[in-house]
Amino acid sequence: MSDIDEEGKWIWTDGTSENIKPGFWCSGEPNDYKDHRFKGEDCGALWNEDDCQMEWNDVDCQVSLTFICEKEIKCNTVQN
Ligand SMILES: [Ca+2]
Ligand SMILES: [Ca+2]
Repeated sequence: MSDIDEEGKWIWTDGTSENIKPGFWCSGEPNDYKDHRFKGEDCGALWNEDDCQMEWNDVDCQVSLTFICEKEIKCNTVQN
């Protein structure tokens, strides 16, 4: 998920915002952190560091992390 198109408006890669809820973010996140190296944080990640226990954090989109893909499952109906 990302807010790269509109700061603060988080959407999944499919363009929806379903189930993006404030309670999933780690305390103080998303903070769009900026410094001399980073111009903000626009990509969402599961974070497990410091006070975050597998909660969401916004990070720089250039950070390399493992990821999860969603795939639609199609079932065929067998007719007798
Ligand atoms: Ca941002
Ligand atoms: Ca952050």
